[in-house]
Amino acid sequence: MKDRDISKFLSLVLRHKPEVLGIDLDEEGWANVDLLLQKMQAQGKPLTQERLEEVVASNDKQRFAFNEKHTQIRASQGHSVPVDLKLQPVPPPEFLYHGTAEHQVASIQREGLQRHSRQYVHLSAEVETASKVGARHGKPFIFLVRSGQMHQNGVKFYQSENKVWLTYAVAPSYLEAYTGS
Ligand code: HQG
Repeated sequence: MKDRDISKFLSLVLRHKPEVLGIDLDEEGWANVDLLLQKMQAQGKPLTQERLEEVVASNDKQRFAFNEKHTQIRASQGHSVPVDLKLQPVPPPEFLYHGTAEHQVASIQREGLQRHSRQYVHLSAEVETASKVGARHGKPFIFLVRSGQMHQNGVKFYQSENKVWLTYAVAPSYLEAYTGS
């Protein structure tokens, strides 16, 4: 398997559908590495611990993390399965960005940003990242999020281990179209 295919498969299993591999995630989202490798072998996707280490270390967004002893692995964000990553609230920067597709703009302006199946709405500190995220869904459109104001009004923000900003929802009044600096 190519690194990208391994990463995609790990995202599926560690964020959304551990049952595809027949493994369990604990309440903090951790999977046992030995068991994961065994199950992958059994499914015709053989992977050594060394290769897994390489894929995790070289992953462009640092999507996965090991525990200290490297006996467990989890996704750092993006879950739809209910896990508690034990993230502590952190004050956000004044502004964050959310990339989406043009065809979703009217609905977002009406309802705000909703987390849908995921545990959180995902925001980024950089416009460029938001633009790439948006392009996954169609013609990209970027919203500026007045995160500082939200925080002042008591809304909590979290930052994943790989530095993605997370919050539960963003009301329309905190959003504006980002049209360049
Ligand atoms: C949209 C990737 C209509 C929202 C990225 C998005 C991210 C609405 C889509 C992470 C809406 C959900 C998450 C509303 C939100 N009406 N559309 N009211 N509220 N939406 O994939 O943020 O590469 O679940 O704009 O980098 O695109 O996988 O979320 O377009 O960090 O590691 O509903 O996934 O990380 O799509 O991406 P998603 P996302 P990875």
